[in-house]
Amino acid sequence: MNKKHLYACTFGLLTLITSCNNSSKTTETDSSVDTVMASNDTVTVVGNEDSTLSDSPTGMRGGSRAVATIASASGSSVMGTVTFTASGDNKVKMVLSVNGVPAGTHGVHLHQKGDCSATDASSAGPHWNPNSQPHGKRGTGQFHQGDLPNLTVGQDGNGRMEIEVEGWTIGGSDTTRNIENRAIVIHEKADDYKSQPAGDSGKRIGCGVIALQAEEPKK
Ligand SMILES: [Cu+2]
Ligand SMILES: [Zn+2]
Repeated sequence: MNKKHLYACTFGLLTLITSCNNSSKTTETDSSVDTVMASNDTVTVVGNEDSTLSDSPTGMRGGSRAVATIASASGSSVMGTVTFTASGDNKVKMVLSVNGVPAGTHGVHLHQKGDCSATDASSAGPHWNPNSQPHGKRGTGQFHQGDLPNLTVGQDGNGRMEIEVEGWTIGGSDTTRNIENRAIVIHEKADDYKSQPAGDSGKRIGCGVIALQAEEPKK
């Protein structure tokens, strides 16, 4: 093998490695997005007959921000705030921050009605379930549109959850996706992700209504 040939080979190899790296990066990003909500998407695509909405250039519908102020229910001292921000095509980033929560694991869900007026928050109705699915674990098999992962709270009583949910919108006319005027509820106990209809998570100890928030003026 002469020197020229060796250089050519080395260069070829480097190009191969570089291009491999690039393509594997792209795949990683794509697949992580896809796996999260693949099953949910199948459900919503079937029910979505309004093509004008799907054809919107950005895929974003309605507003881009919503908030819920969580107040105590069932005699708890839970308080907190949840913000919802549109983060892409039918994707919403939710950031929940609560305090005064007993240490342990707690079920969190969106419930059907934006009504936290009852002292036990029963006014919020059942889990938000526009596609008539069984209760389950978001991202695995079948689950309610309102199902979310459990919240873990330490001895200080503070809990925080950050999640990007595929299949939700903030506002918009598709009621199978629009989270506006639903309630976000925190429960006394952990959601077991399988008991019907609500994961056996006990009393409702915190509740907040999801309301659209006006756009912040662009700077
Ligand atoms: Cu619930
Ligand atoms: Zn559920």
